[in-house]
Order: sequence, then structure tokens, then C-alpha cells
Amino acid sequence: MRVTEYFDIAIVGAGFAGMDMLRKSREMGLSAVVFERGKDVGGTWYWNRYPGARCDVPSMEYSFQFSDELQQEWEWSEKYATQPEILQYAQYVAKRFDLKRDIRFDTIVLSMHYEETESAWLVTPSQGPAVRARFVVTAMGCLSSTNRPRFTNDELFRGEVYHTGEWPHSGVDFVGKRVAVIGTGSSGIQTIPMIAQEAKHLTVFQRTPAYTVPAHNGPLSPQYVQSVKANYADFRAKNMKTRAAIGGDTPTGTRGATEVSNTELNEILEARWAKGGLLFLGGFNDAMINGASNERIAQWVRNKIGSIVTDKKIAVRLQPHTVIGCKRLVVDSGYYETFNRDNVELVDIGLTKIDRFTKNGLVANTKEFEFDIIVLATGFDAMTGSLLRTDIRGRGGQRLADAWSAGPVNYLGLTVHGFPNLFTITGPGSPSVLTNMIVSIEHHVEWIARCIHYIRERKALSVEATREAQNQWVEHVNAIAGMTLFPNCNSWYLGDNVPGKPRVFMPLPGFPDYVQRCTAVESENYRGFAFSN
Ligand code: N01
Repeated sequence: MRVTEYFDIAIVGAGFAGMDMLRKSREMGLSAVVFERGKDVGGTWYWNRYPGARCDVPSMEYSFQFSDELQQEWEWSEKYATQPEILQYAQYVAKRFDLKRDIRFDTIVLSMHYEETESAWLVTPSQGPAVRARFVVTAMGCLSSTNRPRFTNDELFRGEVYHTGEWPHSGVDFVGKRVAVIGTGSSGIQTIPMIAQEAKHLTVFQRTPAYTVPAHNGPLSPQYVQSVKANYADFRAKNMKTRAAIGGDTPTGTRGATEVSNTELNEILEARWAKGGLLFLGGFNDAMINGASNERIAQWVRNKIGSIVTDKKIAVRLQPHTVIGCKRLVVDSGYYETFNRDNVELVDIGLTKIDRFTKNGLVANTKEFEFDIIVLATGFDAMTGSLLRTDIRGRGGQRLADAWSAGPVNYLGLTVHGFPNLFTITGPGSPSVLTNMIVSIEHHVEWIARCIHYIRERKALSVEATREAQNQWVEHVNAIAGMTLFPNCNSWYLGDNVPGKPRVFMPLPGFPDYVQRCTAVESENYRGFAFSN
């Protein structure tokens, strides 16, 4: 293939990870190109435009910290930012740092093949010329390949069908419509209260009830914003010391949930519920490692659901009986209250599944329902989906899909044996989705940048994780996951939501320990990596 363009770095994706990697590459004086399948920057916030979409990490934390000027000048309006506001932020960053001139939009990377003779990657996009790059960095997002389950006869339905993760930019008019939402994860739970306000009738198809805690969203007070901005560096540093790199001002409890009386348990959980958000589970120090503690918290939440939902039979069906936090905890605005509305109906499909689609709707539990619009809130082929949908081949033509056929294996969640000069931002095997993603992204970008600098200083042509280091890392990730309750349910963390996907716990719990390990590897001259000249 004739290649006319050469870059130091090719970056795949122009969400926050790709944007930051581009900015950093330029700062290092490297030539870089970014390929982005959307028509604009923003990644997940470009695609997930469903009504109610917002971030479950507080706005003051969910932003870049590489530039103090940037974090001082940007103004968030609410405690939890909406999707439009986060997208505006992404566009603002792109403009401020003049990023778009190196981004090729509307362009999917079809393949990336490592050429051993060149010690470089041949990157073939869906349009425009193929390029050669010394390094490739995947910034494809952990939740960017939608999971669109096939239902029997789904081609027959004559109404409109939308997936929350590929929402039309023109918006969807629900007024006066009969609407179905299939799926009750974060996306479904965020959008259900919004759709219920517009639709004539909303039917929620629930396979497994989820635990959700209130956001208690609202405008940010100028005093609070001022206090954070006055000490932004300290605020960030405190957050980065927590397990999820979120909420350094709300320390985790020092006791286990089985060590306290009922009254204390109630007080602690009531206070966390009143505060709202993901830190609800941090009231105790053992929620995700002690089954008995977890069950006490779970029962408290079940009681809470019972106190919000007025129809007791519906309340019971909304009460999960799985480990709380095992699937990602959801943060909502008025979800349980929505089931008190007359125009909202809950249908359990847990045991029977959806039988089939029809031209006017669908059949579930042998009953036919008619709809104008069906919303699929059925999630994503998480963490590995986008990587494995791309034809990535390393040394000897080895396909990443083959190397990962039994589940993802890598070193530090950043590099894969057999795939030199390839870096995966927030890859499986790193804390990624268990953290504030922007913090994890910036950590990876800085680490990758220093690694590339080291390679260039050494005048090496390539860097590659050794098989031994990779094996040890995989063991480490499995050992940490095995100490937690995370493997005790069916979740997208484990790939359970995608038929045929190997069952492997993909993210690594514990941000501070992970950072320390990455730093140690670096300070020992990149222990576990082989360099070639
Ligand atoms: O996807 P999910 P999501 N038939 O996989 C059901 C992030 N996020 O898009 O639980 C019927 O969680 C499935 O049922 P079950 C966040 O990290 C963040 O909601 O597998 N139902 C489940 O109820 C989140 O965790 C925000 O039994 C089917 C639902 O669909 C992640 O994205 C907002 C089905 C899918 O839930 C994914 O969330 C939104 C089928 N064949 C998302 N297949 C923020 O707040 C699946 N389901 C930042």
C-alpha cells in the first residue's frame, strides 16, 4: 500500500482521551493525527444525547486538570453536568487548544497493522489515505460500542427504534406517544423519568432491577465553586487519593457495615442518601468486600425503595436482590418516583425475556404491547468492544481478537505483549470505569508521554510488554478482583451482557495503588518492557 503520510503518533478517538493525547503529543513536539468516527469531538458525550443524560461524577471533578487556566475559566452550572454542557466543554477545550486541525472526523479506523520492518503501524481509515505512525494510541472509550441485542422479528416493527448510545442529533419527540424502554441500567434509569413526562404512556421492560441512589442535583453555589477554584490543586490531589479518584472531601467510613448498630447504620446511610451520588457505598469500608455488610446496605436500600414507590407490588419488583455495587451503582433524578405516575407501567422480563417484536410493538410474557417508539437502553460491549471491532494486528500478523479470545490480557492495562508501540488509554486491566474517567485518562496520557520520551531518549524504535510481565499483571488483576464482591453478579464489567463474550472482570479496582505500580515500573526503567533498536 502506498503511504504518503507519516506521523509520530496516530490516535484513535477524539473524546476526552484522544483530545488530551493530541494536546500532549504537540507539547512534546511530536507529529500526531487523530481519527474520529463522529462529526465532532466529545466521544461518549457526542453520542449519548438521550433525554436525561448527565454525568454521575460531580462537575467540579469531571474536567481536565492539566491546565489551571482552563479549570479556572470554565464554569459548570450544576452539581452534575448535563450531556449538552459536557459536550460544550469538550468543544471549548478543542477550540482553546486548537485541536481540530489534527482531527479527521467522520472517519473510522478500519485496521491497524504493525509492520516489523518499519517498526511502525500502518493505519487504514474508512476515508482518506492510510498513514504510517511509530506509535498508536487507542482512545476509543470504554463504553462506545453499543450492545444492540437482536430480538426475534425485530425487523417487523414499523415504529421508531433508538439506542440511547446512538441518539439522533435532532432529538426525539415523545409527546403523546406510546413508548417502550428496554433496559434499566444507568442510561435507562436516567431517561425513563424524562420520557415519562412527555409520553402518553411509557412501558419499562426490566430484566434485572438495578440499585440507584438519588443525585439531588441542583445549581452549583458560587461560594462552593469559588472555594474549589481557590484550591483546585489540593482538591484534585485529595480526589486522586481515593479508590475511585472521586470525592476526596467525603472520606470513606472507617468501620464495616456489620460492626454498627441498626441505629448507626440507618444514620450513616440516611446521611449518604441525603447527600446523594456514587459515594453512597463509601459509608462503610467493606461494602464491596464483605457479603454480610453488603447485604445490610442492600436491605436498607430495598426498604428505601419500598418507602418511595406507593404501589407495594411494584416496589417489590423494583427491589434488587443482587449484591449492591456489583453492577455499577446508578445515580438518578426521580427514578423510583416515576413509577408512581399513572402513565408508567413496569413489565418484568427477567425470566421469560421478550418473546418477539411485531409490526406494532412487541410480545413479552405472551402479552402483546403496541408502541410508537421503542428505546433500547441495552448498554455497551464494554471495554474491549471498540478495540476488537477494529482489525488490529501486531507482530507476525497476530490479531488482537485472537490474543484476547479468552478475555483481555495486557500489562498495566496500557500495553499488550506482541503489539509493540501500541498504548490503550483506560484499557482493561486498569482502573478506568471504576474511577472518574478524566482522572484516569490524564494519568494514562502523562504515563504514555513519558514512556515515549524515554524510548526516544534511548533511541529505541519500539517498546513491548514482555510475556512474563503481562502474565503477572493478569494474575494481579484477577487476584484483586477476586478479593471483592464484583464477580458475584452478571455485569458488563464481566462481559456478561454480551452473548459469547468471555467472562473476565475487566477493570482493576483501586486507583492509588495502580498509580503507584505504574510509577514504580517507570522508575525501574520500565520494568517488564523490552525495547528494540
Ligand atoms: O447499560 P447497562 P447502560 N433484553 O449495561 C438490559 C455508563 N453510563 O447504558 O441487567 C432485555 O448498565 C440490562 O439487563 P440486565 C455507566 O458506567 C454512565 O445503562 O443485563 N434487557 C440492563 O438493564 C453504566 O454502568 C452514565 O439483566 C436487556 C440494561 O439493558 C454504563 O454506562 C449514564 C437486554 C443495560 O444496562 C452502561 O449503562 C449512562 C436484552 N437482550 C451510562 N440486554 C452516567 O451517569 C441488556 N438488557 C455517567
